[in-house]
Amino acid sequence: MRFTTGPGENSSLLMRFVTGFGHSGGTADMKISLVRGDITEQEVDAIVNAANSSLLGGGGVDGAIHRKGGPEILDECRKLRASHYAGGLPTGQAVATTAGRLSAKWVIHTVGPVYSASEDRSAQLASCHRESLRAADDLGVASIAFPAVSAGIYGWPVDDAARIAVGTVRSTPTNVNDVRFVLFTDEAYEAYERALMKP
Ligand code: AR6
Repeated sequence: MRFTTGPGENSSLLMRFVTGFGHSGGTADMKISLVRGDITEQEVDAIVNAANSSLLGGGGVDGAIHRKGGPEILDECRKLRASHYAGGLPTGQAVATTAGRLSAKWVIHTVGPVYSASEDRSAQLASCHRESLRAADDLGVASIAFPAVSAGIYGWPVDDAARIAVGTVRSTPTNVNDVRFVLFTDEAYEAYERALMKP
């Protein structure tokens, strides 16, 4: 695995590329990179939202996406609640809406599991990443940005969240060729960096 420093989209962003060339899973030319910054500012086809099953907004990255993306996103979420997801979006699944005023074309909403010390919910967290990539493939998306799903309000220890996120992206067959993990804190960035350094 090659590990190099690449250009950020502005000088305050730290971005590292870890090439996925030759790894098993993903696509042969998938690039996985890390960005220290705000996911709402990413210039990618799709950004992933760490939503809750109501799809009607919340705090953390969910709040930031709705604030910056504007009301069009919530309008589409409300329509989803009135149709396919009357009972809410189940944990581990993903669904796309417009990205409203964001520069991305799509927001892919996924619902991470709340961390539990007594129950292993790792499969649900892996599913969030797999289903987000599946939704991206359905839309023909080439580039996608993930936040640290479940590692904020939902309390998942960030090293473990990073291990699951990176492992799942690496092992999921997809046509997405540019996957960025966008980390809001130094702690999260360093955890994802450690996960990416592992083969
Ligand atoms: N860009 C990138 N990452 C961010 C941003 C941002 N603008 N803002 C926060 N983070 P969280 P969860 C990081 O709590 O744990 C919401 O209320 C944050 O530092 O957003 O899955 C939902 O509606 C952390 O590392 O998501 C749900 O109810 C990571 O994003 C619940 O929170 C995830 O933190 C979901 O909790």
